[in-house]
Amino acid sequence: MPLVHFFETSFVRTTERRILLAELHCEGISAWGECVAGENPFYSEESVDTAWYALVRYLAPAIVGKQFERACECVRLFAPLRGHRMAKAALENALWEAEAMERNLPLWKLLGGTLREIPCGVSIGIQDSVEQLREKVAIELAAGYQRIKLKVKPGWDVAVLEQMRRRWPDILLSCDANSAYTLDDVETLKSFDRFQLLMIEQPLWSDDFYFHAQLQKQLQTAICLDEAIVNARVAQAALEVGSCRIINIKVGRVGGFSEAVRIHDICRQHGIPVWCGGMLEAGIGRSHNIALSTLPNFSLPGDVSASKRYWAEDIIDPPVEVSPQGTISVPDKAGRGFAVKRELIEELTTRRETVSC
Ligand code: OSB
Ligand code: MG
Repeated sequence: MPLVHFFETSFVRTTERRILLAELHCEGISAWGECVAGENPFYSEESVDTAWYALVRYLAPAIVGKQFERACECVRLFAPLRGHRMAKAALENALWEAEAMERNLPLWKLLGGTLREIPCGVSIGIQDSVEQLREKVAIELAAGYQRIKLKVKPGWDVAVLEQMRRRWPDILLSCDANSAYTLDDVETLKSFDRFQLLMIEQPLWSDDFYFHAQLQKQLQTAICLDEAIVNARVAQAALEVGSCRIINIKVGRVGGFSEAVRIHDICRQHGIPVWCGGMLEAGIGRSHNIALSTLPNFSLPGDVSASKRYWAEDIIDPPVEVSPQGTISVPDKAGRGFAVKRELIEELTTRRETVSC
């Protein structure tokens, strides 16, 4: 699926997505999961191709033909496979959908959600010029989004933040470095303090939380970890050593809804707010992000935004829409709450594999 506009992080410019979907057939119920792995293993070790391999060769065979009381029971069956969390999440999340359908409950309720409106922010990629970025920010603010997050990297940081702050002194503004800095850049990172950012996301190495704790001590601005928080145990360790004051939860990055809820709960016990991150999802992943964002400690605007920011036509009906107040209303229907456009998915499908018993 081509993106309506390219999306550039400190590590790659994406112009189109190859999206891996899992459809689960479960006693007459059809449930879906979206694997959020990128086209290349740049955000994490996983890619669409490694996820395909993990799903077809190990994960689907581990659950096909089995009986489940609860969706979370698959976690134990997936455990022998190290890593491959985005692949695991695609199937686990589909199982949660199936469980919600079977119990005739909205997915968000099954997850323990309470919020009926979720606050939305946007993530704006690196642009070809500061002028282009200014136009994008103006459009998203006019649309009502409550928080603007800018992608940064060495060379696209201080001067850019400076100009955005000069134009919009009071908006909720944050930045995301996707691991583009090292401890040699401490002075640059400290200089971000004058921009009054809500947070600086994952400034250092993607697998680190120890050196982030050293950095956090030297910054006024809150650090938010994304890439580094791969499971609840790491989240707990990061909070115990003071690596960050905010956590971004991505259900794919942590291996599925069970682990995402666990991280949410740990953060809540520590008084640490969380928000839901995004991975340029199509509608299935997007609707799962909405469901997760209803849990009570999702108190900051997330990166869950309208379908039309990314897609000319999304694969769900209706598409995700955002109110002029920058919120998404959570659907009341059973399951994900958005219908899947099966014909469109069929048209877009280039590869398919069925695993049955
Ligand atoms: O770090 O949050 C990130 C997109 C791809 C990979 C990593 C990230 C992102 C985003 C986009 O920031 C968020 C979205 O889906 O809108
Ligand atoms: Mg991030």
